[in-house]
Parts: sequence; C-alpha cells; structure tokens
Amino acid sequence: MAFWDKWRKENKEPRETQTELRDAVNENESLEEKPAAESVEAAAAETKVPEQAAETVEAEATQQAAPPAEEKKTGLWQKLKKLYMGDVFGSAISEADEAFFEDLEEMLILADVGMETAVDAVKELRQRMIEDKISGQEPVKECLREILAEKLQVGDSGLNLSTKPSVILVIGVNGVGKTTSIGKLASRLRRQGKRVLLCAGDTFRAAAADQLEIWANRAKCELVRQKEGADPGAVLFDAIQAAKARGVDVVICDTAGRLHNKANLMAELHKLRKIIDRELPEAALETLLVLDATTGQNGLIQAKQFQETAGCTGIILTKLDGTAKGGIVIAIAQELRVPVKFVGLGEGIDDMQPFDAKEYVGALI
Ligand SMILES: Nc1nc2c(ncn2[C@@H]2O[C@H](COP(=O)(O)OP(=O)(O)OP(=O)(O)O)[C@@H](O)[C@H]2O)c(=O)[nH]1
Ligand SMILES: [Mg+2]
Repeated sequence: MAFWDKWRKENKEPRETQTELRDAVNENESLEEKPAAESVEAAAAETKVPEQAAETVEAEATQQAAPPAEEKKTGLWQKLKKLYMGDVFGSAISEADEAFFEDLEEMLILADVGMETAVDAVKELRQRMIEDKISGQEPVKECLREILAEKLQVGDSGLNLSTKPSVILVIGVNGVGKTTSIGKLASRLRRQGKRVLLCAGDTFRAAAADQLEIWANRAKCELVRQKEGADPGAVLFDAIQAAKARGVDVVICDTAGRLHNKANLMAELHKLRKIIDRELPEAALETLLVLDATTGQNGLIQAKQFQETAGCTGIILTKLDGTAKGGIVIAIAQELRVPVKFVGLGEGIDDMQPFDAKEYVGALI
C-alpha cells in the first residue's frame, strides 16, 4: 500500500503502548535479567489499542464541527471543490476565485505547510493561472501539485551507501523516534541483503542500549555496545573497527537525544563526526535528522539548530500516522533545504517508507 494511503487509513494512536515498552526497558537496568524481546513484544501486543478510523488532512486542519463521514475521506482539494461548485476559474480572476485563493492559503497553513510557503505557493498558482491561462478544477489542481512538488525538490531522497562500510549517524532530540527508526532502517537494509551493524551511541539514557539491542535482534543485525555512561566516541570507534574487521556494509549509529545541556549534546555530535572523519575518511556518510511530525512548526526550530551544528543529509519524519498535518513535509524542505528520505507510519518494524514526493503531493491535494 502506498505510504500516504497508509497514513490516511491507519491514523491510529499506538504511541503510548511503545512508550510504555521503552519505559519498561528503562527500568530494567540489569543486562542479565533483561526480558526476552518476545515477552516485551507480547506485552505491547496485549495493550495495543484498536485501530481508529482514518482522519483526513482537512478534517483536523480546519478544526470545525465534524464534517459528514464522506467528506472526511477527501483531501484538501475536495473540500475546496465543495466550497466553489463548478468551474470557478474563468478567463479573469473573479471574486469567487479570490475567496478560493484565500481559503486555499489558509488550508495549506493549517496543514502545517508554513505561512511563508503557503502564501508563496498560492501566489505562484495565481500567477501561472493568469500567464498560462489555466482554468477548470483539474488543470488548476495539477498546477498546484506541480508547484508543491517543486518546493520539495531540495536534494536526492535516496541514501548514499556507496562505500563498505558506509555510516549512518542518526540524530535528533529525545523521544522523536531515533532508536525505533534505526530498527526499521536496519531491517530494510537487511532485506536488501546488506550486513548491518548497530552502534549504541546513546550511553546517556539508562537502558538506551537495551532498547537498541531489542531492535538489533528484531532486525537480525549485529550490535556494538558498552555499559551505560561510557564515552559514545569510544563505542563508535569500536563499532567502526568491528565493521572494518567483519566486512560490514552499513554501520548505523544511535545517539543521545538529551544530555545535561544542549551545548553538551551538540559537542558530542561534533565529536562523533570527527571520529568518523578520522577512522573512515573515505566512507559515505549519511547524517539523518529524525523529526516528529506531530510537533509541527516547533520541531522545525529544533531541527534548525541540529542542522547548523551537525549538518544533515536527510530527514526521517516519524509519527506521520499520528497527525493529519502532512504539510509539514513541505515546510521541512523549504526551511531546512534538506530532503525527507523516510517517513515513519507506526511503531512496527515495517512501518517506514522511503519518501516519494509525487505520491505525497498527489495524496495531499
Ligand atoms: N506512532 C508512531 N510512533 C513512533 C514512530 N516512531 C517512533 N515512535 C514511538 O515514539 C517513541 C519514542 O521512540 P524512540 O525510538 O525511543 O525515540 P528516541 O528518539 O530514540 O528517544 P531517546 O532515545 O529518548 O532520545 C516510542 O514510543 C516509539 O514507539 C512512528 O513513526 N509512529
Ligand atoms: Mg533512543
């Protein structure tokens, strides 16, 4: 199923379940007595909340009285179509058309596209409609899709894993879904026949390495870890040496989302980066910033700080299953000028998809 369909259809809210799982792992600090992954999974399965009906972009975005069921299944455009019946775009821009532009702008903002980008997109649409004499619902819709797709063109959305080993450094603030995304990504790469090694670079949070170990087992890949409080640089150094010795294809390094303060966190990322540059100067390096889609525009502010310090080659946008504000993808591209490479659509190992701009825009509008 296409990822965006899945996003719409499975707008469930299972986050608490896995948060409980994470906390349960946290409390269990003894490695020897660590529960088997199955028992943790079984507990998670027991508390799994039932799937909820899909919410649509406009349903949440408009925050109005609940629309009729059939309207809930439609995209932004469908909603607008209902507001302006028939062919509203004649040869000249009429009053009704002006109202359409205003509503469209508002809906894009409410869908988290960002104020500036929404204003800009609508301005561009208006201009193209006049210059290219575009009229009629379908051609106008197509034109808007093109404009939004262009706004997403900020770089290659594929992963560069051209060297052996390659390194993926996964960064982001606490709780956004770094460790979970690493598990999903590792599984994906394993299915492509790659030998993957996970590096437990988050030594700050109690039992973070245990959580990564559970994912390593699920994804059937290797893990290098040390005890809690160890120097993350030393763990990464070990992981790189192990990868070289064992002929590993990809090293994926988890990092802490929270340290004593932000300066420490940024300094640590800088240090990890230096170790990679020193130990594997020729290696293909992806620095993937993980962002939680539900934090919307606020998440973007944090992301900018990470981008400035650590630089990143791509974004993993998680928890798109928990928000109807899909426009955040466009805001990210515009604000950070970094491509979204993967989207997270749930807590399961297969709930991650490569980002496809065309598919995305087609589903949004
Ligand atoms: N619904 C949903 N939940 C997700 C997704 N990705 C991660 N989560 C949940 O988000 C919570 C935090 O995930 P983690 O992977 O532990 O986040 P983290 O960034 O590693 O957190 P720290 O290690 O504390 O920095 C967990 O409950 C995950 O199950 C997603 O795509 N959708
Ligand atoms: Mg983590």
